[in-house]
Amino acid sequence: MPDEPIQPPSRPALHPDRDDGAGSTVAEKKLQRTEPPCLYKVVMLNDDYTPMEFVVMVLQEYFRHGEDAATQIMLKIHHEGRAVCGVFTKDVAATKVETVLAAARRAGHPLQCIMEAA
Ligand code: TYC
Repeated sequence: MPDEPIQPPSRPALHPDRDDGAGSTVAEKKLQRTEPPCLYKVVMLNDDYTPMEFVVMVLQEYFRHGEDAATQIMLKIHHEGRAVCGVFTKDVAATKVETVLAAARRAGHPLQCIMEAA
């Protein structure tokens, strides 16, 4: 009978169900860079029919502007045709537009509100 090479006694695995990594490949992780979210401006447009008070209320209620800032923004829209109400992530901007349009239609006003990439 030929001599078998003598093997050192193997130690029993502490956790036989776990992979000890022997023979496996370690993949190096790439540095994960999280892109900042795309932002959108919510812009309100002028029209000849929506009451100024309603626009001020919308700016206070849905964009959390104080009365003075809301009045200034409303007047800017009235004189210049449009103004930015706020800048938000895409989903939030889309929800603001929907909410403002729904409130305006409920009240019977033709107010227009759009979103644009910031
Ligand atoms: N131009 C409107 C008026 O004279 C007021 C108004 C302001 C309407 C802003 C829309 O987004 C608007 N009653």
